[in-house]
Amino acid sequence: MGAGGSKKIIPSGLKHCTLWKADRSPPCRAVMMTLDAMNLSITEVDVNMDKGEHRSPELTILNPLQTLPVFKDRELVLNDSHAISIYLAKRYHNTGRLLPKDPGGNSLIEQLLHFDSGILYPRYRAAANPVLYENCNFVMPQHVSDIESAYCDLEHMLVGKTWLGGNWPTLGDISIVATVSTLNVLVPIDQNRYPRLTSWLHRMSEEIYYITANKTGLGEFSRRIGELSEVN
Ligand SMILES: N[C@@H](CCC(=O)N[C@@H](CS)C(=O)NCC(=O)O)C(=O)O
Repeated sequence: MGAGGSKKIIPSGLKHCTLWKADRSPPCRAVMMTLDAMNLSITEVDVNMDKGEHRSPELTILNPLQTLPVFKDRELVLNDSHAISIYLAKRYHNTGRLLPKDPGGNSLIEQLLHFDSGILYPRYRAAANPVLYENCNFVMPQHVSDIESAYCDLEHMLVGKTWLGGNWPTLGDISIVATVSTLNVLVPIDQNRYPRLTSWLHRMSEEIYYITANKTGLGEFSRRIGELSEVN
């Protein structure tokens, strides 16, 4: 995936599209990786969540939920990373590689996005928010056990598979790796208990878009968690 070999691929610029994002946020990184995997370049605006900029009047008009990412393509505004990635695939990268066109293959990837949205991400938020915003310097035991149980699900989902959704990484792998790589900072993945998940995360971390669009924000998140633990 990504830019193959030594040939430099110039990204296609979509000047009419804007992404408001914060690098430390997993769903923002999922969209950023999706863009890089599709070799698309759009206007990106950094929003400082610590200063509450995501709750500014301008962004609240665009996204009443006051969350990031927010994406705009002319009159269309989307505020969920999964919906944004599906839109980008259907509108600007209709090759079927990241999101299959056949109904069955497509549903398998959407199922993975629902797993991220409905199971993984809420567990990330429940574990991270007390550390990020409530002066807590550890992940609470109940949250650790919910995250371990999600790791167990993923370990089962990876039986006999290299990637979660097909013969190569798809939007499902991309969304899930944004969340799992961040969960791994909060509750390190035990490679003895979760060998398939550990190998999958390692394979994903070698994808070019992971390096260009996930690594920096993940590092920022890790440093921030580290700093908070030192202060508390
Ligand atoms: N389901 C949404 C989740 C978006 C979300 O909750 N983003 C977090 C950042 S990681 C946020 O903006 N939180 C608002 C806050 O912390 O005040 C998506 O996938 O885009």
